[in-house]
Amino acid sequence: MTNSDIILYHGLASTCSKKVRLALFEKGLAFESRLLDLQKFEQHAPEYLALNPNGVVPTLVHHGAPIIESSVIIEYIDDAFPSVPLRPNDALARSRMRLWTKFSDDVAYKAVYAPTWEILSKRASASFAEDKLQDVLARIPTKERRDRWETVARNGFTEVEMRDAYDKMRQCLDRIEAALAHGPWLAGEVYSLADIAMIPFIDRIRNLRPEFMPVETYPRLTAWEVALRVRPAFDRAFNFRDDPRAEELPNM
Ligand SMILES: N[C@@H](CCC(=O)N[C@@H](CS)C(=O)NCC(=O)O)C(=O)O
Repeated sequence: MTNSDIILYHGLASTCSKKVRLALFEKGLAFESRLLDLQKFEQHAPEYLALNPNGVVPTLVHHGAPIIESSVIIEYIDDAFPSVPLRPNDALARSRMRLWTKFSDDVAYKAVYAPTWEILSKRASASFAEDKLQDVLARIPTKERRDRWETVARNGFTEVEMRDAYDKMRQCLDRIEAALAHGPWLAGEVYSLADIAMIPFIDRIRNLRPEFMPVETYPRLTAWEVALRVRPAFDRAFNFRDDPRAEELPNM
């Protein structure tokens, strides 16, 4: 069943898209899927830039209004569809939850993007001739993403950038292990947007650098991950199949 009041523009492998898919599936919300092929630069098409001027996924369109930025989108989903609440009620736990959604944007995202791009985006752009590369770059709306695509197409990320990513991975793992001393979930007693915002990045770190996360060092994190993976919404969001394009796009 789909619900065309809700349209999600997203990427199959995209961690930020997984955040939003997980929130939607936890709420049991049907939505119309528009998967974009990020390695074919569909996120820079003028029609898409009219919805998301940053030229990135995800974008949620609800009753025709676009909402961008994954952490903003998941709070919007919880505001607009309050049954099955995904935020704690008490103010302190809610502030903890918001620290995690902020941390997912400020640290966790930066922990994974360079190593991920080295695998997925490099493949798409490394063999471009100069004129083709210039053509692609000219359609990218922000300097930050133009620079990133140019880096990956030319020399790849530097050792310093990769080391910084690995430092941030360890910071994510350590912070989660410490937080889980106070509850089964990141914000405490209640499963919330904090867990939804962080699990895509932990899943990606496990894909990229499983040796960083031995169970002896991270027993609480490991148990938290298992508890998340057995939720039905997890499989639907991470192994997303509700779009024919899912078969042709890379996931990781
Ligand atoms: N802060 C944004 C980041 C979005 C983002 O970087 N999305 C990636 C996929 S995870 C993307 O669209 N990459 C394609 C590109 O940069 O061209 C959010 O949380 O929504």
